[in-house]
Amino acid sequence: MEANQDLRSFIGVLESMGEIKKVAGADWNLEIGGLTELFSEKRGPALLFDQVKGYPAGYRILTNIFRTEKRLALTLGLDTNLRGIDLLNAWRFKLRSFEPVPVTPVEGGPLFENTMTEKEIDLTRFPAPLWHELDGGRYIGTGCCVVTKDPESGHINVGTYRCMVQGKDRITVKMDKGKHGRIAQDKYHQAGKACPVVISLGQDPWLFMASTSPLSLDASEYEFAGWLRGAPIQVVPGPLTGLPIPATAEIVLEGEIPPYGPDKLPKEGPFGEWPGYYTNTTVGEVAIMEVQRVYYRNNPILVGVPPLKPPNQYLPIPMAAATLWDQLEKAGIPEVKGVWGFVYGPVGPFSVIAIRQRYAGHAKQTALVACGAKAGVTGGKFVVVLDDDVDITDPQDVIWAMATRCNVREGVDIVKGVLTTPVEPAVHPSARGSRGNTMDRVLIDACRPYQWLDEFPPVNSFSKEYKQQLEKKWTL
Ligand SMILES: Cc1cc2nc3c(=O)[nH]c(=O)nc-3n(C[C@H](O)[C@H](O)[C@H](O)COP(=O)(O)O)c2cc1C
Ligand SMILES: [Mn+2]
Repeated sequence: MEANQDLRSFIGVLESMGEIKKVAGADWNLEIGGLTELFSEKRGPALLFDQVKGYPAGYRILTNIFRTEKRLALTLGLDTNLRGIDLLNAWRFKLRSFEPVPVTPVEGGPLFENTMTEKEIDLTRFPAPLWHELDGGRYIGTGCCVVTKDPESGHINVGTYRCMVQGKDRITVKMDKGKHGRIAQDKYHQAGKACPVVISLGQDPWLFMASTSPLSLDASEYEFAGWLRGAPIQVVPGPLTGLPIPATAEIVLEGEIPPYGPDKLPKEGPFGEWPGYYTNTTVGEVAIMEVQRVYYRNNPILVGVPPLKPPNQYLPIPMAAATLWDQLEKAGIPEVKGVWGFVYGPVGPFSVIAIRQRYAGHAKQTALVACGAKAGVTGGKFVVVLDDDVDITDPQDVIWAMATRCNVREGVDIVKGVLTTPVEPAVHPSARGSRGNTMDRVLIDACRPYQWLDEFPPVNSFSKEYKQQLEKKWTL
C-alpha cells in the first residue's frame, strides 16, 4: 500500500509497520488526553481511539502520529532509519529541493459522504476530547488546518490554530497576531466584513506538516504539502465560500468569522499549552467562527495534537532547528555543526548550537545571530553555543560542557527586550499586552576559550572507536 494517498492509507502503512495501536472504549473526558500523554512519554505507537464513550463506533480520534523518528521520517519521505541530528540534517537538505506542487481541483471526494447544514449542525456529535484537567473546554481542533484567503491578494493560507467548541455551531479559532490567517481575518474585519473560513479537523499528515511549518506569507501550504506528499493535494471549491477544501479530509467545517467586538467574544481557554502550563486565558480576544456546513466521511477520524508538558512533545526532534541552522549559515556563520533545541520546540527557549571554532569571538557571534534570527526569535530564552565534540542532542552532555567550559564573566550575556510568545509563563498576566511581549535572552558561550584552545585540559574519555574495539574483544 502506498503511504502517500490520504490519512487512511497512511494509517494502513503504520499498521503494517506495527506503529499504531487501536484503543476501544476510552472516555473523551480526560482519558484520551491521559493515554496520549502516557504513550507520547514512552515514544510509543500512534493511538487510534474508537468506540469513544458515549459516541457511535467508527467516530475516531488519532493521536501521537509523529512521535517517533520512524513515523516522522515516513511522513517527510526520508530514510526511516535516520535518528536525531542526522534526521534533522536530512530534512534541512530536503527542504533545499522544495518545488511547489500546485493543487488539483476535483469535483467531489470522500469528504462529502455526509453533510450537516443549518439547524442540523451539531459539533458535539464528534468526540472532541477534554485534553487536560484544567482546560476551559473541549478542543475539537488541535491537529487541524484552517484555510483562509487574503481579500487583497487572493492568496490562500493554511495554518494550524486551536479551536474550542463554544456551542453546537460555534467554535473559537485562536489565530495569534502576525499569523497569516489572522492577517487575512483582520483585513476582512477592518472592512466590516466577515472572514470566510474552512477548517479541516482531520486530514493527511503532509497537509498538517505544511500547516504548522514556518513558511513565508506568500508561500502556499497546499503546494508545500503536495511536494512533501509527492503528489498534488486534491481540493474541492467550498460550496459556500469557494475556499479550497481538501477532498480527502475527514471532517471539514465551512463558515465565517464575523467582525464581532470584544464584548461579543466568549472566554477561550485556559488550555494546557506547549510550555507545560495553562498560561493563556482569553476573554474577548479570540474570534469565533459560525459554522454553516459540516462535511464528513463515513466513520470520520479527528486528528488530535494536544500540547504536552516538555520534554514530552508531538515531534521526536526539533524540526525548526533546521531553519535556524540555515539562517545561521545565511548570516555568514562558518562551521555550524549542529543545531538543536530542548524544552519545547521546534526550537524554543533553550537552543543549543555546535560549532568548530575558527576565530576569536566566533561563538559569541553565533549566539548573537541565533538570538536575532527569525527562526530563533519567538519564545527563546537561553542560547548555548558549544564545541562540536559535545553531543548537543544529549542534555547531560550539554550540561557537562556548560558546567565545565563556560568562563562565566566572559561567556554569559543578557540581551534585553527580544520578542517572545504570548504563552511565555514568566510574563505577569497584567503585563501580557495586546501588542505582544518581550523577554530577555541569556547567551551562553560554553566553548573552550579560542585564545588558549590548545592549552585547555584534554577530555579524559576514550574514543567511541576504542570502546567499540574493547567491546568486540571483551565480551563481558
Ligand atoms: C499542534 C499545534 C497547535 C498550534 N496552535 C496554534 C494556535 O492556537 N494559535 C496560533 O497562532 N498558532 C498555533 N500553532 C502554530 C502555527 O500553526 C504555526 O505558527 C503556523 O506556521 C501558522 O501558519 P501561518 O504561518 O500560515 O500563520 C500551533 C502549532 C501546532 C503544531
Ligand atoms: Mn502561511
